[in-house]
Amino acid sequence: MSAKVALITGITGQDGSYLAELLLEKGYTVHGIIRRSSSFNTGRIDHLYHDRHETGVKLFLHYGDLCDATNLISIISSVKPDEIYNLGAMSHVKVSFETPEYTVDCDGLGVLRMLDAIRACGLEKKCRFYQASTSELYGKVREVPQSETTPFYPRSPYAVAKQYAFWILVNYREAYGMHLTNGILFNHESPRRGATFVTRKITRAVARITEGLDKCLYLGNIDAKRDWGHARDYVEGMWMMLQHETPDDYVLATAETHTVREFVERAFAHAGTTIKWVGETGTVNEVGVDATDESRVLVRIDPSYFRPTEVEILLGDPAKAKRVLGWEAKLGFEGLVKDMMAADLAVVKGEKQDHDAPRL
Ligand code: NDP
Ligand code: GDR
Repeated sequence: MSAKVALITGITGQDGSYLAELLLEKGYTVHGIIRRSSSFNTGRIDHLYHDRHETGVKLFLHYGDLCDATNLISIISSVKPDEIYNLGAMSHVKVSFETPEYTVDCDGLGVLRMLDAIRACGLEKKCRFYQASTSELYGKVREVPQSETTPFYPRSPYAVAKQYAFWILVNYREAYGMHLTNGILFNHESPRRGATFVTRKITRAVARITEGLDKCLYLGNIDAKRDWGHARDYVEGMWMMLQHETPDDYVLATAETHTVREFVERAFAHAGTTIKWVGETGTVNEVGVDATDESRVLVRIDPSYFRPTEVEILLGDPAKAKRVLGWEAKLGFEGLVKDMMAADLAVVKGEKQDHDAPRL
C-alpha cells in the first residue's frame, strides 16, 4: 500500500510542527499550507524541511490562506489528501476582540471553505478531516468538568467563530456522510508555544529574569484556571481520531486544573526562586516578590491584559477519548512546567534555538 498523504493547515504553528513530525515518522507524505510573510515564519518546521529538488522528500509546502477559497480548492485538488488536519487559525483569544471580523473569516468561514473544497474536488468519500475545536467553546462554564455533552457558551469572538466551525462540521458530517471529526482540545503548551500565550510568556520571562535580562513579568488575570497538557501528546490524539472508522467529537484534556498564579509559582521554583504574593489578592495592587528579598518585585498586574469577557475555569473530562481511542495525556502540569522552563533557560543561555523567535 502506498504511503498516506496528509494536508496540514497551520503547519507553521505549535501543533502543526509537532503533527508534521509525528506523521513523517509514521511514513506519511505531508503537505502543509503556509502564509506568505515578509519575514520567515517557518522556524518551527525548518528542521523537517528539505529542498524539493532533493530525493526522498516527504514534506511539501504550499502558499495559501484559509480566507482564499480558490487557493484551497487548487491545493486540495492537486494534493488529493487522505487526511486533512485543519489547525490554521487566528488562535489568540485576546487578539480576537481586536480583530473579530478577520477571526470569524479565518476560524469560522475558513472551515466551511475547507469542507466545500473537499466536496468540490470530489473527495468527500476518500478524505478524512480533523477540525481544531477548543475548550473555549465552554466559555462561561456551567458544568465542571466539561465533557462532549457539556453545553457551549462562548465568551470571545474567537470562541464564537470556533462554535460556528464546530457545528458546520457536524452538519456536513450528517448531511453528506463525510468523515469529519472535532477534537475539543483543552489548552496544550510546549517550548514551541507562541510567546504571547500565558504559559510561554511566563517561562520566557522567568528565564530572562533569572539570567538578569529582565526585571519584572506583567500579567493580567492570574486567577484564571486552565487544564494544561503538552502539545506533543495532543497531536497524537488528533491522529488517533482520524484512524477510527467512525467520525465523532472528542475532548482531549489532562483532567487537572491550575491557576495562572500556580504556573508562575512553579516556573519560578524551577529557576530556584520562591514567589510570595503581597497586597490585595486579585487586584492591580497585588505583586509577586522574591520571598528571600521582598524588595525585588518580580510579578505585577497590568489590566491591559484583562479580557472584556473571561473564561474563569476549564477542566476537561477526557474519559471518552480514553475509552474509544485509548488516548491519555502522558505529561501533566508539573512535567509541562519543567519541560518549558528547561527549554527557555537553555534559549536564554544561548544553548538552544528559540523556535518562536523571528530570524534574520
Ligand atoms: P498557533 O497560533 O501556534 O498556529 C496557528 C497556525 O495557523 C499558524 O501556522 C498560522 O500561520 C496559521 N494561520 C493563521 N491564520 C491563517 C490563515 N488565515 N490561513 C492559513 N493559516 C493561518 O496555534 P496552535 O498550534 O496552538 O493551535 C492549532 C489550532 O488548534 C488552532 O486552530 C487553535 O485555535 C486550536 N486550538 C489550540 C489549542 C492550544 O491550546 N494550543 C487548544 C484548542 C484549540 P503563521 O505561522 O503564518 O501565523
Ligand atoms: P487561552 O490561552 O485564552 O486559554 O487560549 P492564554 O494562554 O492566552 O490565556 C490563558 C489564561 O491566562 C490569562 N492571562 C493571560 N493570558 C495571556 N495571553 N497573557 C497574559 O499576560 C495573561 N495574564 C493572564 C488569560 O486571561 C486566560 O485566562 C488558548 C489558545 O491556544 C486558544 O487558541 C485555545 O483554543 C485555548 O487555549 C484552549
